[in-house]
Amino acid sequence: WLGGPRYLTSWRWSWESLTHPVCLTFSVFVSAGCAVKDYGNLVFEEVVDDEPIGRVKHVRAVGSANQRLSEAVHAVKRDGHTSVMLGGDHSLAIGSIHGHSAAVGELSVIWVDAHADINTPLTSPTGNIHGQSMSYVLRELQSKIPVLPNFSWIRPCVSAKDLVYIGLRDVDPEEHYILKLLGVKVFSMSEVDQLGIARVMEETCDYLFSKVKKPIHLSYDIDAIDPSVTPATGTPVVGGLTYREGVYITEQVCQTGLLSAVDMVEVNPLRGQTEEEVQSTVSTAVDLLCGCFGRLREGNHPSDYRLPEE
Ligand code: B3U
Ligand code: MN
Ligand code: MN
Repeated sequence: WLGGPRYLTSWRWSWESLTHPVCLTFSVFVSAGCAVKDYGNLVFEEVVDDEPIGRVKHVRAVGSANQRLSEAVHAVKRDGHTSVMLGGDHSLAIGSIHGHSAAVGELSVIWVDAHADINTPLTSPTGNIHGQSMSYVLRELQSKIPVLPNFSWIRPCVSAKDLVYIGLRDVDPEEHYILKLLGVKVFSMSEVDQLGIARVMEETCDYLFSKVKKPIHLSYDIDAIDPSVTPATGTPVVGGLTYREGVYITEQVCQTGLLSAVDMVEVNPLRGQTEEEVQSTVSTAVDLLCGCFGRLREGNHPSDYRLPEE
């Protein structure tokens, strides 16, 4: 169902329980006629004595893992593919965005999430780096980021004006302050309710592409979708996007023709209470990825298809 040849390339984080969605994703893509190149798992070694720095946990492990991921995504982009990074938690967006930008330059980032993940190491209430990812790559926040072990390789590479959030509904006061201070474009669930997802996507594209059309980095946290649909995730938040709104976002991003890298993160089968919960979460993640690569709900057919004659 893909118009022309597209190249899908995957990076998956080392996480055995993700074998299932990974296989599903690949088989669905291959059967859709999509060229898939699996770049394999990144396997990270244990970091001993990874003591918290201030409140921030697993600093050295997350720093070095992201450095390797950045190099990996850079290589995928150098090979000319669209990068698909299957996580793992959302701290992986640091390396994914960094490597993407290192290869192609300026990016537009569309961050679909219940959370803004823009705490700095000093504002974070939890110390979880998955709640801080954007702060490390945003140019405007660099003076607020303390020196951390294994983080010195990071070059901030995204400007606040090139970032759009969709689906927010659990934002810390400090994060809200940062978003307002930097004038970041946010479509929280209130705007989704008010405008509808079609207007939200129209405004997202108008906003991002008003001047130059930059390659899109889509960072999709599965917890953006309502937990009634995708419960197998670390920090579910009620009141999320419907399945249809979630898929619509991917269809519209695909339509721009600018999608250059996708993160699909926080899919965690270990957090499902039942097999159905895991299935529903995983199959939604696969459907979102299919939307990114051209599957339409109206149907698709190969461009060279001809009706059979007698
Ligand atoms: N804002 C909180 C909570 C959070 C962010 N992202 C997730 N949870 N998944 C934090 O930890 O920074
Ligand atoms: Mn997130
Ligand atoms: Mn989230």
